[in-house]
Amino acid sequence: MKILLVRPPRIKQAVTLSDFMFSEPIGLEMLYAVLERDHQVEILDMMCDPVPLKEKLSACSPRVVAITSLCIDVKAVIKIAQETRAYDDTIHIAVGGTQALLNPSSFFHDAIDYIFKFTTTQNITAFYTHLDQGTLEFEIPGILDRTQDYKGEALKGINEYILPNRKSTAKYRQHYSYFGYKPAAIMQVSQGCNKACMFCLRWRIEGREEVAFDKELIQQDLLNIEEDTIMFYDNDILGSETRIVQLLDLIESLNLNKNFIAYASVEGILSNISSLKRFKALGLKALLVGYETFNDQELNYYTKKSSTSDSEAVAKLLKTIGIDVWASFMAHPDWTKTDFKAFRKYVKKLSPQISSVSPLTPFPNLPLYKAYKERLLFGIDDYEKWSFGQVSIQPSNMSLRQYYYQMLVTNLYINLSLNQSTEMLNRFGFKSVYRLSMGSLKAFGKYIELMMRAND
Ligand code: B12
Repeated sequence: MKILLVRPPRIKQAVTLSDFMFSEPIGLEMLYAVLERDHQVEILDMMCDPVPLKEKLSACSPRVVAITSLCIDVKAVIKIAQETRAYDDTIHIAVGGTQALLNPSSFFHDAIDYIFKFTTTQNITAFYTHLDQGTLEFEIPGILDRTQDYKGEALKGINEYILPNRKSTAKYRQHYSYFGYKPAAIMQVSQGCNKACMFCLRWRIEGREEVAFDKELIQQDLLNIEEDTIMFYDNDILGSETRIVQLLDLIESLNLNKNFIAYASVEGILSNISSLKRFKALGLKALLVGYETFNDQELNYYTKKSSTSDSEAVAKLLKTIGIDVWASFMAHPDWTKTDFKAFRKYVKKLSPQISSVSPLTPFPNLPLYKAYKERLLFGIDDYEKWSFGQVSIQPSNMSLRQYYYQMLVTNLYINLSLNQSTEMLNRFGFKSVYRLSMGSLKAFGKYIELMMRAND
């Protein structure tokens, strides 16, 4: 059977630092790895491939089009499904990915036949076997079926980390990057997060139980990556001493000579300083750290397990060891002008190499959603607005326009005066820094537009 796996085009709405992160569609590479055993599979990455969909459909003649999704992609996914349906209404259309897991009903649409709430080797294999054999009435855990009114077994489940086939995106790989590092690959060595911070979706996606992947799988994954840079997107690479020691032992034993980037929590960093130093010696270049805010009460409210003085200690430590920090912060909707000022002062104190501040965004699956439901500025189905780039909660201490103005001033201050471009210039080269600053300018333009549109 011929199967076309599709990632929708980039959504322009998103204006955060993610403009500088553009990773491989690793979920589709996993599907590819399972399906290639029995089928002819191809990946179309519309984020970097300008080929018109119709042209691709005609060249590939697929029997199944399988589309991946994030929240902001809903409309784009439905458009791809509709175009496919219009091109040939016998093609089976399936959707999976983060949005299908968090909110499958957003894909209850005539043009979408199957929704994968979660994906495992077992359910993908069973699904395609049924399609192949024409036994279309089935009930497979995790799959919702339109012909049965999407009543399929909507069990809770977790996506399986399957060894991805990196070669499946060979023709696109030179585009994939993480900040200045290009090309860069991404991978994970564990899943789940027991910290369950109130604002974070990761524990909703991966579960609260932290599970380390099989050593053989990690080893094979590391060996399959040809790029010089690997980004580990585990929730907290230093979150467990056992896991980080095992990973570092493996990197050492494989004699890998690569740049590494990872997400780490303040708590994890402070608990594993010797592993951090060892990781640095093995190639760790930068950590993405969620400092979140300048205010301890807010950290408590977000159920973050660290304090602002912990963040300060981490900032100092990382500077001493020589690891770049890409910090993320959240602006609370109740901030006053004085809070924004105090926040800017605090970021200056921490002085990360790169920082991004996004407005607090209470995704529908989070406890925060209930707390702010009455103050939301857009609905659950304004999918494209759920990008961390827009103010989603009505500010309480100033008008929306004034709030956007504060966001703009803060972003300008952070990006133009604090982000240390000279240091980055040395490390990443002129082209990368130029791309980063152009990205920032685009973000400012977006804020100005949003500010002008906001009512006083
Ligand atoms: C890598 C990553 C990216 C990559 C690309 C991701 C992609 N899928 O294309 C980049 C850097 C481009 C990116 C961008 C953004 N991201 Co992002 N990203 C991530 C990250 C770190 C990992 C996602 C991932 O690859 N997971 C691992 C893979 C294996 O999981 P998966 O895709 O779900 O695939 C599995 C199954 O779902 C299945 N599958 C996938 N697709 C399909 C399709 C079919 C048909 C089937 C059957 C199965 C199937 O296969 C896999 C097997 O297990 C997550 C955090 C996290 N851990 O979830 C945030 C995350 C997904 N991103 C998020 C956001 C908000 C964004 C941005 C909007 C940020 C921004 N403001 O710019 C942009 C949107 C870009 C756009 N669409 O234009 C949010 C999602 C919110 C939501 N509800 O959707 C997350 C959860 C982070 C967060 N802070 O909350 N992101």
